[in-house]
Amino acid sequence: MKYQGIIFDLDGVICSTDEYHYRSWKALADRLGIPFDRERNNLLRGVSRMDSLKIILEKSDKTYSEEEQIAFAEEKNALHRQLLSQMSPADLSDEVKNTLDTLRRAGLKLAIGSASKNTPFILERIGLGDFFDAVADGNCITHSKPHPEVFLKAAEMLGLKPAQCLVVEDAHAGVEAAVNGGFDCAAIGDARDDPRAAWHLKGVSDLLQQL
Ligand code: B16
Ligand code: MG
Repeated sequence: MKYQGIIFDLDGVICSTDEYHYRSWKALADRLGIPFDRERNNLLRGVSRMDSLKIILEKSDKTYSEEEQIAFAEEKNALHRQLLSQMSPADLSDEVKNTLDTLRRAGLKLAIGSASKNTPFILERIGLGDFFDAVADGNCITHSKPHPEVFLKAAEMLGLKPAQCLVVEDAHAGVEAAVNGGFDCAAIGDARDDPRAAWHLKGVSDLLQQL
C-alpha cells in the first residue's frame, strides 16, 4: 500500500452511530416543531454538535438564546448517549473488524479522526477501546470539519505526515477536511461519489484491495 497509516472517521464509517445521531436530532426537532428529515440530516455528518444544532434551527421560525441552544444540545446528547449505551461489540460488523485486523497485520498504523466528543464511549462500547494507535476526536479540537485539524492531530499522534496517511470518511465535510489537510481520502456511504476523494469505497473491506 502507498500509505503507512489510515485515519478512520467514526460515525458512519467504523459503526452506524450516524443513525443514532439522526434519531436523537429528529426527536428534538419534532418536539420543537422544526422540519427535519434524513436528507437534512446528511448536512450534519462530520459537523460538531453545536454547529449541527445551528443548521437544524435554520428551519425554525423562532430564535433561541445561547442558553436555550446549549440546553437543546444537551437534550439531544442525552438521547444519543442513551442509544449509545445499548451498543455492544455485536455492533461492530465482521467486515469492519476483519478489515481492521488485516490492515494491522499488514503493518499499517491505524487511527480515529472523529468530530464526536462521544468517541471514547463509543469505542469502549464496541470493544475497540484499546485498539487504535491514536485517537483524535471532538474533545481535542477547536475547529470542526471541513477544517483539517482533527486529521492533522491524528497524523501527528501516529508520527506520520499527511501524505503518508489515507483518511476514510462518510461526510462531504470530512472529505473536504482531508483534502484541505493534504491527505488522500477514501469516501464511503453518503460521501462515496464525492469527486474530491481519491478512492470510492462500497464497503471498508475495499481498502484491502490496496494492500
Ligand atoms: P457528538 P464523525 C460526527 O462524528 C458526526 O458525524 C456528527 O453528526 C456529530 O454531530 C459530530 O460527530 C459530533 O458528535 O455530538 O457525539 O460530539 O462522523 O466525525 O465521527
Ligand atoms: Mg462520519
